[in-house]
Amino acid sequence: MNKKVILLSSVLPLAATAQRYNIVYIMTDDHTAQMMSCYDKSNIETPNLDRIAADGVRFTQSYVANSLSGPSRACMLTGKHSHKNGFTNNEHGIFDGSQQTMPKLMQQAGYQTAIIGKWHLVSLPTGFDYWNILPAQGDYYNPNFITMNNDTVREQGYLTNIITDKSIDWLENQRDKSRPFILLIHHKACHRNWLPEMKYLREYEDKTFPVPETFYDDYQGRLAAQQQEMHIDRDMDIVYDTKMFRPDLKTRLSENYRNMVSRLDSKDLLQYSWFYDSLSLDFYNRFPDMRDGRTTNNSKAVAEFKYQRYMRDYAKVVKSLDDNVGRVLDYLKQSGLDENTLVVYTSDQGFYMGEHGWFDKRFMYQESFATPLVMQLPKQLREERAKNLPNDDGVITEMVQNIDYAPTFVELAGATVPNDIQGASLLPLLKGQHPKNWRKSLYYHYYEYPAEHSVKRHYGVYDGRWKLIHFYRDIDQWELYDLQSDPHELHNIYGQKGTEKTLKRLQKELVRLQKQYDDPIETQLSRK
Ligand code: SGN
Ligand code: CA
Repeated sequence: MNKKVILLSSVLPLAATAQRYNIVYIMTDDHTAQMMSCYDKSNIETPNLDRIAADGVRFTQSYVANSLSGPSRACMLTGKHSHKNGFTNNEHGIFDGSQQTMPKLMQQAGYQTAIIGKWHLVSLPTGFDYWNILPAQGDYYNPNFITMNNDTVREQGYLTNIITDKSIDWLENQRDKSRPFILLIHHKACHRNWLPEMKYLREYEDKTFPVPETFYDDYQGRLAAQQQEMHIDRDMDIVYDTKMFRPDLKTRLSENYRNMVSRLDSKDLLQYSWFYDSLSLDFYNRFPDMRDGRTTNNSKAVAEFKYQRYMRDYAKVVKSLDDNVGRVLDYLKQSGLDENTLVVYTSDQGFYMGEHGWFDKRFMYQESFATPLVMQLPKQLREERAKNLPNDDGVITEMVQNIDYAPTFVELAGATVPNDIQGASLLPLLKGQHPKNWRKSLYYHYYEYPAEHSVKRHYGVYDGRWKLIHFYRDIDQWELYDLQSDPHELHNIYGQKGTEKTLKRLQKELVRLQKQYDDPIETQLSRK
């Protein structure tokens, strides 16, 4: 062997000599598996998102640690549960950017780091060589961006397209092409209030979406579910959410709606109003007694009308998203980057598409606890996986959580994963291994209460079949579900005869997880 080579490999850290993959991490907002055809074909087609899964892997047991935007982002950035990274809720938190984060660890390993799009952590990003973020939730139309000089700049166009333009521009023109990179593309789509791109205003208008089985749930035996304020019929704003505008009708959010729509250029505004005004006219003719989102009668008809409007607009927003993910995949292919790049697609949490009669998230029930997760693998990883799994269907069934992303990326960068990271690297699973000691249960903790949508604080454990949840603060309710016999979580069997052994086992597991993750639950319970 050549002396020079020996010398070089002995001084360079392992990271520099091993294969170093790039990472493109695409995270959307409130995009749920029910609206992604590689998970669920009952609603819409998402051909580009499905391409990622078809070329790679799809996780069927993918969950978040705290089903809310800021907290999820903080979990992803740190690899730690909310009580450890300090960002437990959107309302009072400021992310402490001086703490150890995945992008900082990537930088130390020689990676370029960039984030474009929704940030939602209040403090400005740290650990990124490049960032261009949305203020707070951002706007769909002609959105503002915050630049690295902390200037706010208004851009022209539809947000999902702009985030993608900026991302491709960074990949093509702005990065140092001699170094590996991680790019976080964080979309606002498909967050409330689901404002579509002009070219898709009429998309899905002929479609009637199936009303979920649990749409008329009566929440029997579930106190926290009874007391939420995220009900399509009761809480969804007829103007802001379903866009049924009437100049004289003031609702809780009608002023916000005016502000958002008024961001449109006059030509687009005309097109927008033309479309929604005719629907609104028809609606208020049918339901003239509409007051602040409710009618005095016909409630079922209005509820289902709102549901269809919600589904259609959400689907339109996903359509633009799917196109734009396709653009990124095409760019990676054309530039040859796909061979050496891991592409991750996920969301900050799942969402209710009418299940239990709801929109929004927050609960530890399946629809919002779960989050989509698909990955397109770089060539070498794909080959390694194929060797381990000759009949691979690309499906990974192990239980994973968003605290696992940080250690996965750090390990891929060839760096050592610090001991205080609480997630586990997904790399063995990507390679097609089934580690015997992989986690057998998940821990969840949600904190944002009292707050919008009124979902009580709760924590819980899920072992793939059984789920135990404790709602606390101004309530003290335990819930136990057997998802095998009750997949929609309608029957709280806590305290029922015959469940004693299971309950004991889950309680023990919950305490074990709280110890493992060092969640000072007693402090939480006593805090008012
Ligand atoms: C906003 C929305 C809520 C939503 C939260 C959190 N209201 O406050 O419906 O639950 O964001 O969402 S809105 O009137 O502003 O649309 S998160 O995904 O960012 O956590
Ligand atoms: Ca979200």
